Amino acid sequence: MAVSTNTTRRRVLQGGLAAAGLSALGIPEWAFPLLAQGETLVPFTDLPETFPAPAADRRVLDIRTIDGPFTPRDKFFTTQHYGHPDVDPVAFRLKVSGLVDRPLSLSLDELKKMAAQDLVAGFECSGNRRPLQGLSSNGRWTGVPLRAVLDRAGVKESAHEFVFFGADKGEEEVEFRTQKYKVEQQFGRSLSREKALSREPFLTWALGGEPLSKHQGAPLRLLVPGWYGVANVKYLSEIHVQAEEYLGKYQARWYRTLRGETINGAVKWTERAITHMQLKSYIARVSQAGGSHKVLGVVLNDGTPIKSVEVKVDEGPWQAATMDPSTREKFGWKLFTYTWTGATPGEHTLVSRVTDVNGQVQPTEKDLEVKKTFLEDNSQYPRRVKIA
Ligand SMILES: Nc1nc2c(c(=O)[nH]1)N[C@H]1C(S)=C(S)[C@@H](COP(=O)(O)O)O[C@H]1N2
Ligand SMILES: [Mo]
Repeated sequence: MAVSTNTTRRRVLQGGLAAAGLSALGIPEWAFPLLAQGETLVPFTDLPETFPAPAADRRVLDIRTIDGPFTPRDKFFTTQHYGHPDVDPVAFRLKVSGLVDRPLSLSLDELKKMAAQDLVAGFECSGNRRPLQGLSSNGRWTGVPLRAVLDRAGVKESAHEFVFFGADKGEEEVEFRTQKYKVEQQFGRSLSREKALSREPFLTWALGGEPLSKHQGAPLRLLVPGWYGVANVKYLSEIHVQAEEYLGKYQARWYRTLRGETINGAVKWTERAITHMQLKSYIARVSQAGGSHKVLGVVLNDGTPIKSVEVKVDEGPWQAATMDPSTREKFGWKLFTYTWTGATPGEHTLVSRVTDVNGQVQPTEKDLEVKKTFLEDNSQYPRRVKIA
């Protein structure tokens, strides 16, 4: 977009947001979406009074700025538990240890000499939820399949658990019965043998053709396509292969969902680990051009092909939305659009729902009442907009 038109559009948008009573927010520069000439953004009225100012090492994607398949590098959401560690990419070695025939210590150059591939993958933090929905993004990553590195190390028969440690660490209080112990822990996540040796997990050093930034896990990270963000260990420094289960804090405790499930006819309160993404869609932006309104939204799931996305306006019928043909990659997010005609002035509710080829339908908020903890909120989100 040409710089000269920037200011004009921004002024138009500021006007629009002011009309919605959002001008008092002191919305930062990044909050202003890119719009085509003659297109204006329709304000959401369900946004909070104030945006929580993210900490320096966090970034929330303003979903109203989504206008193409890939999230720009400097907008890609970011979150983590121990801040951004400094890792010298020259001194860096990826260690592979434990139940392998040949323990490895690989430099970034050695990794890059393996057959590099590109992978389109989008993901959301398992804590991503209404009203911001800003903890999701989509990227083109360059790297090598994890399997290539594991084959080089030679995985032993006795190996069952693959632990991925980041270079980031912090002091943690580990509770054991009546005792509490303060110990230093590295961020760690694990995969089963079956998942680790499948063709999907990927080690990446570049996003959008450029070396990973600190935000996205420089110099190397793991990606588990189709899984929630927490599986994608940033600042990856060690892969330790072992026989027994890994029970680190971010594996065994902080990433769990407590849900009521009917098992043998009775409700059992079950805790399950956060793994693959649950089928989800959300409306990201609504804009007006000419006589009609364009609704744009995002679909995320575990890679199961999508059958349909529908949009409902107020109490009207579900209407088919159109999948964006530029977002067809199995593990990338999918964008959809819906043309809303005949919108009348005033407040309206817009909601989307996605169905996959297995007939699974995105749940409503009511359907998810049996889910107690806030992670994995993939419920349909009725968004409120105001037509001038
Ligand atoms: N080393 C490390 N990797 C991590 C984390 C972390 O705290 N440390 N947080 C995880 C979580 S919870 C999410 S949602 C994603 C966020 O990835 P992003 O910052 O690239 O969006 O990183 C994951 N990888
Ligand atoms: Mo997360």
